[in-house]
Amino acid sequence: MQDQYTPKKEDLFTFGLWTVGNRGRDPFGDAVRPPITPLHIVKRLSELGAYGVNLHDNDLVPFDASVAERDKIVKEFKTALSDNGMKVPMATVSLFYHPIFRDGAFTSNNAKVRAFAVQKTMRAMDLGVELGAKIFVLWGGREGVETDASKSALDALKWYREAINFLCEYAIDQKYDLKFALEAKPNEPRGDIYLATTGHMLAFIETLDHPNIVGVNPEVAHEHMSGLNFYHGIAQSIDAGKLFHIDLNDQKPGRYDQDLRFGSESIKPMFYLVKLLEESGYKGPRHFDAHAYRSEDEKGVWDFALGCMRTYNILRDKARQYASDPEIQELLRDIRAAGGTDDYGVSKYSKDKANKLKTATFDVQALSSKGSSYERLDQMVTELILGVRGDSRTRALETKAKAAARA
Ligand code: GLT
Ligand code: MN
Ligand code: MN
Repeated sequence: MQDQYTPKKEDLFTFGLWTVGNRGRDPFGDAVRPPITPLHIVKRLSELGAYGVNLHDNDLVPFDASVAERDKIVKEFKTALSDNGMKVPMATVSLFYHPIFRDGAFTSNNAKVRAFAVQKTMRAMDLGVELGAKIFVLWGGREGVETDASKSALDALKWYREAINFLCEYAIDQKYDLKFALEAKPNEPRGDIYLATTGHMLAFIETLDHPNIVGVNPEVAHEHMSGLNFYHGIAQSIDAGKLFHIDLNDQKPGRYDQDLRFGSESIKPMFYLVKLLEESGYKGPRHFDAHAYRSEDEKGVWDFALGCMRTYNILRDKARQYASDPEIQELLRDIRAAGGTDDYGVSKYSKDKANKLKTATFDVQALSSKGSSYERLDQMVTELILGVRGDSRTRALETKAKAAARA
């Protein structure tokens, strides 16, 4: 079926090889789907309208591959990319799968493991750059503890910082056009993971030697796991100039990291998210870090992938409707007008303003008594998202136009 929501290359949708390639393994059950090769993933995603794929080093090149094997795999993969008009905008490194990282990678108590993690990351950066990636994601899934007796959190943060500083220097030394995007998660697979949220990451970045080339890669599920408002986290990332990449998916609160199809649970929060991304001029890829339900076979995997992209496009269309809905916009104008202007100049301090403000009198009673009309506003947004409002507005406008034509 082709319609206005059918994904197109210019929508900049990307998927990790590990996402559609997810075989449905969980801590209690084995794989339910046979592997899908990276070459087949590239072909099918391209047919569905995706812009590109992202990968960990070991999604493509096995952990123990020889240099010759690596080069052969990379060559074939590059051919598949160009045959299918697909890009690799982001690359990352697996610092969590192999048992060597059981006590962490950059934050392992073992200095040799920390060095190995840095070596593995440099090689993954080389691979990413060779494939054209401009963003390098670092998700420290094993950078944490089950017991804080095992290491000092201060040491761990110091090692974490040193590793990222080292990698930034490496990128600069190699003249790589590559920026880092740090991805937070509060827990799972470790009991507690360091730098648990996007907010923690933003603060940590400012302590690095090269904060200018380090930003964030927030993931919907990871913030929702902590009960946080993802839209607010993204706004803060944009405000800080640090939204380098984004992991779109969905998540029910209070559960393990579900990585559900985008918009399958949190329609309203995802509406505000898409609206924000589109209206703020975010130029990066719309990356889906999600996977199909374990109940699915390969057909279900492609249904899942298409669903992620269609829902994004539908919500983008809803954001446009919101911006052009006369009644919603009128109410928003009224709300802003009722807010008045900054008569006291609190947007910028001066001694004079401070003195005036200290002696000013406010009509506290009047300011406290007025309602905000947010109930009416929210119901209009709810009806718009549910598809009722769009229709009725169109009908009203048509009726008006017909009446005008008759007159
Ligand atoms: C892993 C994790 C994701 C990260 C990926 C990048 S791997 O699937 O759950 O959230 O983004 O390392
Ligand atoms: Mn996740
Ligand atoms: Mn992710």
